[in-house]
Amino acid sequence: MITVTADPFPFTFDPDHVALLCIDFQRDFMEAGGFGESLGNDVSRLRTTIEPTKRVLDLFRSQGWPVIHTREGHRPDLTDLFPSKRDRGNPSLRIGEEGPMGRLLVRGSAGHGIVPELAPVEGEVVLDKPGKGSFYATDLETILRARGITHLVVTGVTTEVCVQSTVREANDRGFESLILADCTGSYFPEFHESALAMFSAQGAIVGWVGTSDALLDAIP
Ligand code: TIU
Repeated sequence: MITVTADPFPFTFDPDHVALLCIDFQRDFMEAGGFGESLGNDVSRLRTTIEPTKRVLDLFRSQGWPVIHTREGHRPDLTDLFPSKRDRGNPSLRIGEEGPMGRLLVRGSAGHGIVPELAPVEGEVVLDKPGKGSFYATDLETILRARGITHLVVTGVTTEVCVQSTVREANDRGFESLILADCTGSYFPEFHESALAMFSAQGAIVGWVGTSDALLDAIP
């Protein structure tokens, strides 16, 4: 068993039953000209997550532990895009419209891809999802249960949107999540801090919050 220093108390997992979730590290959220910027956000805020997440990815790869990447996006014909999502906010470009990195949040466009620093390698699961939560309308739960995974190390963007939805979905399904504070990020620093505080409050009501260093220090 491996025990990681975390809030509100140490997170213990069996390495035979853990997976790393990398949520939506897509160019559309993390690079200029993408969907995140079209919503008026400063995408540079998310880039601090790349270096620590790469170190955690390298750890999982060297240990042979499973890695699952998710991508938020839609079919090219947009048949899986609810009007309520398409029309939300007041973006300069909407989902499906042509931007500098191709059609925003459309599968197959350059912007939909994961940033090169954290790109999946052979053998890692890449899961496309139409919503914020990674369990909604995907086979993530089936994949985790088929491999006997009970514990998740969670990284990704943005903390209070797709990461928050995913860890709440995981919690309701009985999975235990360790969310890494430095490997998650938001366009809004105060939302990042609030979301992390909400996860670990009330005796880890949603999950545990730790850091990449704490995880790396815990591995013998
Ligand atoms: N807008 C925002 O903060 N996030 C999203 O739209 N999707 C994800 O968080 N991946």
